[in-house]
Amino acid sequence: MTRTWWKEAVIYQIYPRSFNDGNGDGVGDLRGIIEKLDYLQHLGVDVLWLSPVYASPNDDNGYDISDYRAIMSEFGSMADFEEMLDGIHRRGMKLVMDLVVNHSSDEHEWFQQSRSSKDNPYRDYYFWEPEPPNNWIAFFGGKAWEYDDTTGEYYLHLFSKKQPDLNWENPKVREEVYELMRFWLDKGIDGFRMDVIPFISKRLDWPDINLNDFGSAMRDVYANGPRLHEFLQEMVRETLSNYDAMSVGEAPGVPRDLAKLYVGEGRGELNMLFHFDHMTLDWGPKGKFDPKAWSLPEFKQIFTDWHEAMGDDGWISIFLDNHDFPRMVSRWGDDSDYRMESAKLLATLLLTLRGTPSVYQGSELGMTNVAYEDFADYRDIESVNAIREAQERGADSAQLLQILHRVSRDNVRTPMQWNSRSHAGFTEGEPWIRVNPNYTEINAEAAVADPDSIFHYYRRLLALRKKHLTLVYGEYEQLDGGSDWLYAYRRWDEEATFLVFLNFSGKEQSVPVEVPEGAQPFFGNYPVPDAGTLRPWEAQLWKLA
Ligand code: TEU
Ligand code: CA
Repeated sequence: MTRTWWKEAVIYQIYPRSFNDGNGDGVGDLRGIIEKLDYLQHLGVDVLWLSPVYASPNDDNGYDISDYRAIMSEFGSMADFEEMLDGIHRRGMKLVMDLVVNHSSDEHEWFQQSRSSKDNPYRDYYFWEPEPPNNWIAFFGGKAWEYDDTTGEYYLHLFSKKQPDLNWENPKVREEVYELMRFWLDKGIDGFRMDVIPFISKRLDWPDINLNDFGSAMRDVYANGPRLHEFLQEMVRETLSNYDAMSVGEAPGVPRDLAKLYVGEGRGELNMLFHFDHMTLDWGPKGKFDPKAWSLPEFKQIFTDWHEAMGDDGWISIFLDNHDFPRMVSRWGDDSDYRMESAKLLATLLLTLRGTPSVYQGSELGMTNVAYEDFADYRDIESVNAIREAQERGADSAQLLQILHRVSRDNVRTPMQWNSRSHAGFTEGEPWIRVNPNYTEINAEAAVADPDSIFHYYRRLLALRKKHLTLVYGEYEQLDGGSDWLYAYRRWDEEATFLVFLNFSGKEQSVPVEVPEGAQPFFGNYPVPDAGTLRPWEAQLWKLA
């Protein structure tokens, strides 16, 4: 397998609005990020991925862009951006920006022009139809075709109605995208995370979707369109191939058997992708607001299947949470009795699989979901729309709150918890979204001061991963025979063999897999490991040879 810097790197995702407020207006910003670069360097991550920082009316917190070449005024100026980029590079880290080009904001000049008349030169930058050609629904509720009375036609938006989908069939649109990518690459950024990139090529036969099977709608209709790979190859040829930059595609709707088309090494498309199989594991037939139970055997199988599907030709990025999904410790661990142990166990999983790990801000502190008791505390458009629709239906409020506590994207958008002072040290003003009340206990200052903290566990394991490339490139084999509490696997190459045992339960258990003679305890979340026994949420790494 070819060695590259982005396979060996660890990504850290910053959600700027919630990371650190530098000027006391209650909104995180670029100066706030600059203040924390030493913290990130100390943690030992390599690549900072910034959720969008471009000009935006913030219907979807920056995922609705009105000017791709300007910094959002709330976040600062281009000079701040350049200072931040320089500070990142001086510390030996890299910067990856979010590329959101499936759609723009409706306030972007292109859409303003496009909607103004049927013969405007920008008309074909978006999709306009005299009548909705299908039953598509938008991710944030309601129908995907919105009537616009200026010209009496409907435009397509797979997300909010303030996020009209760009028409990639139009070569001018593609050229605009490549130009803006070059604009940022020429400034010296190190790559892009590409938002819903599998959605950019539309099925122009406009088939209906099955409204009771959102998973197949994503896979067969919204994603993987007919010209997708042609577009990606063209994009890479025109932009990334001329720079030493990385790309990671957000890939909802991309199944394992299509993944190589995106990331196969000779394809000239993406370096890696974020698949969604584990993220949708607990979605019911109607999607995330229809949650169902998940099981450990299925969860593990997803990692094993993806490892096998990629083999030695293709790469993925491993993530257990991000700005769209619940906190990993609340979702896959135990955020009450064993928060510390289970957060460390999940860190072990995240950092010892084959794939580039992506750590979401605050997970290195074991930050948890939030449980707002008041609907008015929710900020995310997806939650706010879901609340409105549920109330219109006359849904039970208590039950609705329970679902939000479990699935709302605001769970991961509460301010970063820096210290135990007011507003968790995030801002000197009023935060735009309420702080999680557990900040007095869970915060960076306390974690950095405590050698046994989750923070230092990440830091040490990150350093070990750098040193032992077996943990990056090595083979992988699952060893637990489908146990419902144990996840056990082997990682190996010519240099070394590692065994990883993870107890996904709050009970002490005896391990059915033998630790071979001569194996040394290598790392773990309890002081001294006992071969053959795992304590509650214990993670053990053993090294052979
Ligand atoms: O997310 C795409 C996506 O598939 C999400 O809608 C996901 O299914 C949802 O967030 C689960 O609740 C990307 C961005 O990551 C997200 O923040 C944006 O809102 C979305 O695209 C639109 O740009
Ligand atoms: Ca601010």
